[in-house]
Amino acid sequence: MKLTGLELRRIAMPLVAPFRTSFGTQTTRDILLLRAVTGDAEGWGECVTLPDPVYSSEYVDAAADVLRRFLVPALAAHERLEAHLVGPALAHFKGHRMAKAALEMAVLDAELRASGRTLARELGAVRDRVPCGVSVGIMGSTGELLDAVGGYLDEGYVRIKLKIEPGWDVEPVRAVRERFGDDVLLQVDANTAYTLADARHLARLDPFGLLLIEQPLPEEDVLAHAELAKTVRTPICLDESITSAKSAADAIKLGACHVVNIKPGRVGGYLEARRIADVCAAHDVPVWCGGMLESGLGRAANVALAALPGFTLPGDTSASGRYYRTDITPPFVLEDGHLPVPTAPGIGVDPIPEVLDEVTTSTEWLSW
Ligand code: NPQ
Ligand code: MG
Repeated sequence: MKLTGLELRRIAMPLVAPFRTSFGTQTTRDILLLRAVTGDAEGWGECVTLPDPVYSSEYVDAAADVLRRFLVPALAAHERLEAHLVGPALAHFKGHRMAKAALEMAVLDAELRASGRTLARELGAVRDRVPCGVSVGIMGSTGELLDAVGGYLDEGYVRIKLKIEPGWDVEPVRAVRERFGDDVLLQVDANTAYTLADARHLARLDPFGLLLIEQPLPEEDVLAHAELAKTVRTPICLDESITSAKSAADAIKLGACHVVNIKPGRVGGYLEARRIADVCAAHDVPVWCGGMLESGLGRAANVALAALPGFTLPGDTSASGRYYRTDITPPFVLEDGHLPVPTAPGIGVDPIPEVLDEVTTSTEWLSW
């Protein structure tokens, strides 16, 4: 396969409601899409960066820059490009995993479409639908939170994740447990908002029977998570800290993580994501598929990943409607708390041209 050109397309999708986390509030999703053109087929990639470097060091403009300056030119030289060669071809460029992941996704999608294979089958999926959880932002009041959680449970979501930060943690968890009972699968995500000095405070979450506490401490404080685990009984799940299969293996060995949130963008792509799933399976560490408010393109690929055998916990693979009134693909709709794994070649979905054009803010064609 030869890459003959690549389109960078920026889209802006309004969120159905503001989404507040410990690092800020988003009201629209500014997404960088990639369309890889090869002699045989086209493929779509979605870059999960945010506009500002607040979740990780990456951000949208930086991803577009590194793609056009370094990553795409490095692949353009390959006469016989295959998706599994993308990682090695880009490895000498440090970091920029989200940008690399988007490029690998686009090449992989093109390759699979060209040969009529599905991403799910390629990755080793064993299910045709996946149970879905939902991530619930920080709210202005407990009443608003209970209304939101109640609505999602009515829609059928099988697991609730509450975003937390200092000042919004024990009480919202208590309120959700009191209103909806102990049977609801419930977990929390701090997005690095705490320090080890908060260990005793976080241990106050223990009585509520949470599935896990996600990324309480800073990205680079892996050892501190192992220390935290001596005080807190709730299982610790890492998100931001896990950037590769190697870092996952190290964190597990350190006793810093009992569960892993796998996000393909954060780790450099779907192929590395599968390697992380393999590492975790070998250590009996449960994994689940995270989310970055993807459009239907990234959502389709995430649902395929979530259908792999090690993904034993419901993921943040919510329906399109959780975030967007209109998705750029046919919408993913929750059925009995599940989303169907796409069955068409590649990622299995296509953008709807008119909708895509409506949300597009800029396009740039790279060719050589
Ligand atoms: C997480 N995602 O697991 C994140 C991070 C996150 C679904 O909770 C705009 C775009 C806002 C991407 C907020 C979920 C976001 C975002 C949070 C990603 O940590
Ligand atoms: Mg997280």
